[in-house]
Amino acid sequence: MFLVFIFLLFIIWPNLLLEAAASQGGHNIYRPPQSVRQHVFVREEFRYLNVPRIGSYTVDNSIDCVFKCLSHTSCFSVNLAASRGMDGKFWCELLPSDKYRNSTELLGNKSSHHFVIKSPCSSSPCKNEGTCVPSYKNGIFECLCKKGFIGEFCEKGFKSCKDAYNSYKSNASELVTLHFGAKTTSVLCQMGDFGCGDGGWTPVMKIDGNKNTFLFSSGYWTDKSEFNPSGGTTSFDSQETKLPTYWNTPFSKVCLGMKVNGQLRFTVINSQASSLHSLIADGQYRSTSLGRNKWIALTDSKASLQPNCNKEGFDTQTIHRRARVGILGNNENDCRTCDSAIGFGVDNRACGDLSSIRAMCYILVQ
Ligand SMILES: *[C@@H]1O[C@H](CO)[C@@H](O)[C@H](O)[C@H]1NC(C)=O
Ligand SMILES: *[C@@H]1O[C@H](CO)[C@@H](O)[C@H](O)[C@H]1NC(C)=O
Ligand SMILES: *[C@@H]1O[C@H](CO)[C@@H](O)[C@H](O)[C@H]1NC(C)=O
Ligand SMILES: [Ca+2]
Repeated sequence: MFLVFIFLLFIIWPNLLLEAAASQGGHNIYRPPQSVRQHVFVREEFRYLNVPRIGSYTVDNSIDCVFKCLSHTSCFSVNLAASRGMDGKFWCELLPSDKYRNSTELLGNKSSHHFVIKSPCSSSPCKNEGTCVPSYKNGIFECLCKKGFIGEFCEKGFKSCKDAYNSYKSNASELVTLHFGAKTTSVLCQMGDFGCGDGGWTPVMKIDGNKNTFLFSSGYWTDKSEFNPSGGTTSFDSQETKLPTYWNTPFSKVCLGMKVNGQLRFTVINSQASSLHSLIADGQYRSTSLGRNKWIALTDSKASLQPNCNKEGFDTQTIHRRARVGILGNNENDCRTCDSAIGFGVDNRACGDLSSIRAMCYILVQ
């Protein structure tokens, strides 16, 4: 009997109001006023939501239990005994959560029914200021995330420009806030094909071949400290930078760019790693196979690279010459006495070749 009563009083009438108000609004983002939302409960028969309770009572009927919940600001659902106890009363538990937030905790239970406020948005399931769009008909919801957040509940921040690209679906480069744990970094995401192929490219380093900041011996290649992070918010200019993306951003492609005499050229290395730091900091050689012509073409094609050796990759090292990312050349037909190199973080050239080319260089990953 009381169930029929609840159904009539609490479900049908306010629900009609809600549907009417929602359709008048012209769109489906609708927040019912407090007084209306509080009267919409759905019954889950023989279910028990197994979350810590915020109140426990004995009541005469289900209406009493529901009203206890309504008068408690952080109550979103209740568990109610399925049958009367020895004293003729029902136990009633007030809960601070609901089946939308803790769906795995809704358990079958012969001695309990569960009642939940019908609007799934009542418990604010969307994180990071995402907008909850309820569907009153079937009790589900969708989170519309604020810019910069993804995930079913908008619980995740972007970790890379690839995330941003996949979310925005736009080829327009733009400033994006990346989240690494509690730390955030603003970077200019290069979107689309500027020379390395489609997708979202995350900036990692910008290196000036006229300066000594990023010579081979610089601690920046092996540590996890940033350098001039604001350089990460500008495009292919002459500001140097090393960003937290150096040790945080996983990738399957590395985009290398050199600007020589105002002309910008790029090439891509297909290489998978959890971060650029993980490829470089340990000093272990990891080979690549671009071929000497692509390295030379990265400059103005006048780079000086002796014909032999051609050892290339990450932490390319021989007795005489070393490059963090690059290729070594020798006049003798071996790698013992290399005299030339092209690359990023070379012995005494932060970027370019070892003769006259001082390039402004860019490293991005995807
Ligand atoms: C309920 O969900 C929240 C996140 O929405 C989580 O923090 C909490 O641990 C969950 N509680 C239980 C009992 O599963
Ligand atoms: C049902 O819920 C009651 C109340 O929390 C609990 O004591 C009982 O163990 C549960 N029964 C089952 C089968 O989960
Ligand atoms: C970006 O541009 C490429 C062509 O370079 C195109 O194939 C792709 O669909 C574009 N992506 C978006 C999201 O507009
Ligand atoms: Ca030599």
